[in-house]
Amino acid sequence: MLDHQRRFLDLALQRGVLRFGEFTLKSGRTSPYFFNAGLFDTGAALAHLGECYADALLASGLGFDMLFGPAYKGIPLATTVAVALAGRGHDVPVAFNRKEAKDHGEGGQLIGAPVRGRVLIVDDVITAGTAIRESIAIIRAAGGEPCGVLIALDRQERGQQGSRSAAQEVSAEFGIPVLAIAGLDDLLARADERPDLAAHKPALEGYRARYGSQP
Ligand code: OMP
Repeated sequence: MLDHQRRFLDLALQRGVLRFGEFTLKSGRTSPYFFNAGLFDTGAALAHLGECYADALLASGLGFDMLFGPAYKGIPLATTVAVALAGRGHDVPVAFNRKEAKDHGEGGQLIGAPVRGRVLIVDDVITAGTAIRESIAIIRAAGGEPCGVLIALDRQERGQQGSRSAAQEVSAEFGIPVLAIAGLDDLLARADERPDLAAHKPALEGYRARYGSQP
């Protein structure tokens, strides 16, 4: 596990973004853990998160020209990644959409920098991939080319059909990489390192055995 993955998981656990218990997912599955990125809700937490995203992105070596944050949750996420990248000498443009198109004022559906070149989408998780598909259409319509998706946590679980995860499906459908700061495998690896997490391992492993995607 890489250092930024460890820092990200520890931050998410410390902030209660990542919790253990019994949660019903959108899919109807009962999960022993849940990730609620909306709880990265202070300046320091968002700043720290942005550094973890930036580390994951730079470690991947992926080329990109700008960032795009899908409304609503992707907006502060893309913003904090842009700030973190600027702190490392990469001042990249950032744009995002509004959910409702405006018919007055500046108008349009897009806010921020003009959408051009290779556009990296930044979001929290991919569940069904709906938000990502919408973002890809918006970026192409504006004249940009989606070059990848960067998410915080990859749950690495099968979709309702087939053995692939939502991240793998988006990647195959659009021919672009889906990068994550960490995945369920990393959470399990962290549980091996942190004795206070050991009690959660059996439930996480049971869930992975039942619903895990193919590597
Ligand atoms: P948006 O961020 O609004 O696209 O919502 C993401 C969806 O993923 C929501 O329906 C969440 O309930 C769901 N979700 C998580 O946010 N975290 C998880 O760990 C699991 C899910 C899920 O339901 O699969």
